[in-house]
Amino acid sequence: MTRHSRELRDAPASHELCARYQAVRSRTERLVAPLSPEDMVVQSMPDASPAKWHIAHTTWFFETFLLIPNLAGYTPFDPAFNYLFNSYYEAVGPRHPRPQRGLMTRPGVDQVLAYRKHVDEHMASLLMAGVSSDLASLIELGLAHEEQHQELLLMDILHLLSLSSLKPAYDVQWPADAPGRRGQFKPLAGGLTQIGHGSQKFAFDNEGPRHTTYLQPFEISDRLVTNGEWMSFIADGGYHTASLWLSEGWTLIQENGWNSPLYWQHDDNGFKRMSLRGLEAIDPAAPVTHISYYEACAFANWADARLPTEAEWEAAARAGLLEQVDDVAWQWTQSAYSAYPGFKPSMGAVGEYNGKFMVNQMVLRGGASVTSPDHCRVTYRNFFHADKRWMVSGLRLARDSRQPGVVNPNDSEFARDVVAGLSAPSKNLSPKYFYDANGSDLFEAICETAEYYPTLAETGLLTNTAAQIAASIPQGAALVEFGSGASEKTRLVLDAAPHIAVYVPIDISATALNKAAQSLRQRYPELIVAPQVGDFTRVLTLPQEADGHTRVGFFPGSTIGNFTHEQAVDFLHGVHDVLGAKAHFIVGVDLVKDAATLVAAYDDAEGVTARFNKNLLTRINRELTGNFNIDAFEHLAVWNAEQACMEMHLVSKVEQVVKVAGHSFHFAPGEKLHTENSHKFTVESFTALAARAGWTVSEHWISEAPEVALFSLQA
Ligand code: SAH
Ligand code: AVI
Repeated sequence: MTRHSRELRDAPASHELCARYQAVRSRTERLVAPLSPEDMVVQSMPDASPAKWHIAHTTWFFETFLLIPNLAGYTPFDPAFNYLFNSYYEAVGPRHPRPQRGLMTRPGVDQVLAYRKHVDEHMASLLMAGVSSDLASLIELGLAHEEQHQELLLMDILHLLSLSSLKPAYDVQWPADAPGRRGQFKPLAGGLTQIGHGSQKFAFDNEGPRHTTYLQPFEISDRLVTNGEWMSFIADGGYHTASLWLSEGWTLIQENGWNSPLYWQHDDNGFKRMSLRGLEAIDPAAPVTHISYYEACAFANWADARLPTEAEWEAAARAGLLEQVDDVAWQWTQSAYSAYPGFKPSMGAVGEYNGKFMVNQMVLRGGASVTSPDHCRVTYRNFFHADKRWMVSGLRLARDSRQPGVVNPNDSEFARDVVAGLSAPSKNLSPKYFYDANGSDLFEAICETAEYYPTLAETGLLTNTAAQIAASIPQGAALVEFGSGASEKTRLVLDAAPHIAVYVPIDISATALNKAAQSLRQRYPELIVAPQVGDFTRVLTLPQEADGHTRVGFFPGSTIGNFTHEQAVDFLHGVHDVLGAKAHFIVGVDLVKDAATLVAAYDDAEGVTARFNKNLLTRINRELTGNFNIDAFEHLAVWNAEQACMEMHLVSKVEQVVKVAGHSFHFAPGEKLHTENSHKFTVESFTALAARAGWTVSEHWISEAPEVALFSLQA
C-alpha cells in the first residue's frame, strides 16, 4: 500500500462514492422490477444470462473483491455462491458452466435479493469504516461493472422476450430513439493525434495508455445509418450480393438465413421489429440497430464507404463533429480489439477484466440507448465478436478523404478565425471555440468550483422565479434556448411549465447538446426535443418541430456577456427575428460586483478555469496541426473596470514561435492572447442594451449576493 493510500485509510468514503454506490445498486433493482420470477430465470442463448444471475453476479463482485479481503470478520452469505456466480475469473476458482446459467432454479430470486441486501449492508460498513484510494478505485470498478451488467440485463431481456410468441413489452414507456436527418460526411485533417484515456478519472484499464497515433485525412458521418437506409440496402439485394460481404460473413448469413437486422420481421404490411416496447413499426428515420460487424461492413461497401477506425472515431468525437455519440447505438469500428502500446492489465484478479479478451473481437465505440447514464467516455472501448448482434449495435460510415482541399486545415472556418486572430496586432480568439467535447466538460467542472458563483446564484434565482416565468409562457409554447450546454437550468423551467410542448436547444457543442437532449427526452417523455447544433449567432430558422408553436427564448448563464456590446445588439435583433412577433425572451446576466469576487470566479484555486482556457490551445494543436507548448502559457483573469468586463488571456511566458495550420506566429515574453470577455451589467446598462435592439424589460429579478439577474424581455 502506498503512503498516500495509508493516509486515507481511516477516512470514511466520500459522500459522492456512497451516493453513487446506492444509486447504481438501486438502479439494477429498478431495472428488474418489471420482470416476473419466471422471466428472471430463463437463459435464452449461451451468450445471454438470466436476470437473476446478473443481479447475483454483480453482488458477487463486491463480496469477492471488496468484502472478503477488506472487511474484518466478514462471512460470505453462502459459500456455494462463489462457484455459481463467478463469471470468468480463473484466479478465483472454478465456476458453473456459462451456457447452463438458465438451469439454476436454485437459489431462488428471493434468496438472490437477500444476498444483495446482505452485501449492501456490509458494503455500507466498509464505506463508513474508511477506504483507501486503491479501494475506492476498486469500488468504482465494481460500480462500472454493475453498469455494464445493467446494459447486458436489458440486452438479454430483449432477446428473451423476442423469442416469446406473445412479443411482450419489457416497458411500454421505454424511450424510442429519436428520428432525424441522415448523416453528412465531415472532413478531418489527418496527422498525429492523441487517443486513449489519460486523466486521473475512472476508466477501464483497456482505455489507456493515452498515446500518439497517425491518421490519414478522412471523412466521417456526423450521424448513424438509419433504418430507412438499411431498407434500401435490403431492397437493393444487399443480403444477396456476395461481393459486398467478407467471406465469413457471407457464410454466416447463408447458414442462418439472415436477411435483415436481428429483431426485424417482415409481413404483408412491411417490416416490424421487436424492442423493449414490444413489437412495433420501424421508424425509417431512426438509426438501425442490432447488426453484426459483417452486416455493418457489407452495408458500408454498398454505400461506397467503410467503417471508421477507433482512432478516427475518437478524434472526430473529441473534435465535436459527431452527433448520436453515445445515446443511441454502439458503433462498429474496423479496429480489432487489442492492447494499446504500453497497456498493462490491472493488478490482481481484476486484471482478468479486459486484457484476456484481446483477440478475435472488434471494437465498438460510443454508447447506446440501453447504456447506463453517464457510463461512457470518448475513450470507452466496447468489444464483441463479429457475428454478435444482440447488443444495441449500429454503424456510422467513414471514408478516405475525397476532397483534399477541404480537409486542409487552412480551409476551415476555425482555421481562418484562428489565423486571423493570431495575426492581429492584439492577438485574440473567439470564446465560441472553447467548447469542443473537452471544453464543454471543463465548463461543467467550472460550474462546480466554489468560486464560480454565477451557476449557483442563477440556479437559486430560477428556482425562486420558475413559477412566475412559467405563468408567462403560453400553453403549447416552444422554448428556444441559446447556448444550452448541459440544459441543467432548463429543467427548472420545464418542471414548472409542463405546458411547454417543444424544446429547441441550440449549441455549438454537438456532444454536450446531444447528451443533454437524450437525457431530457428520458426525463420528459411528452416533450418534443429538437436540438440544433450550430453557432447561435447564425440560426436564422428553427427546426420544423417548432412550427405553429408560440416561441419563447431562453438565454441563461450570462453567455450574452461573452459578446461585445455590438455583437450583443446584433444577436438580440436576430433573436427577435427567430422568435417572431410579440416575442418573449428570458435572459440571464451577471451583475457588476467587487473585483475580488469576480477575479476569483475566473481564476479558481483548483485551476479548472486555467485548464478550460488552455484547452483552446490543445484544440488548435489537435485540429489545426498546431504546436503550442501549453506549459509555456499562463492563464490570466483580469477585471477591466472601465469596460465592466472580466477578461481572460493566455500570457506567453517566454519568447516563442508557434506554428498553426502552416502559419508561424511570434509571441514576445509577456505577450497576451485574449481569449474571452465576460461583460457584467447593471440593471440600467442591460436595459439600455436591450432597448438598442428593440426589446423592453417587462420584469427583472436579482439573486442574493453574489448577484446575478434574470430579465424578461418583450419585443
Ligand atoms: N446555458 C448553460 C451553458 C452556458 S456555457 C448554463 O447556463 O450553464 C455557454 C454555452 O454556450 C456552451 O454550451 C457553449 O457550447 C455555447 N456556445 C458558446 N458560443 C456559442 C455560439 N456562438 N453558438 C452556439 N453555442 C455557443
Ligand atoms: C459561458 N460563459 C458565460 C462563461 C463566463 O462566465 O463568461 C464562460 C466562462 N469563462 C470562464 N469561466 C466561465
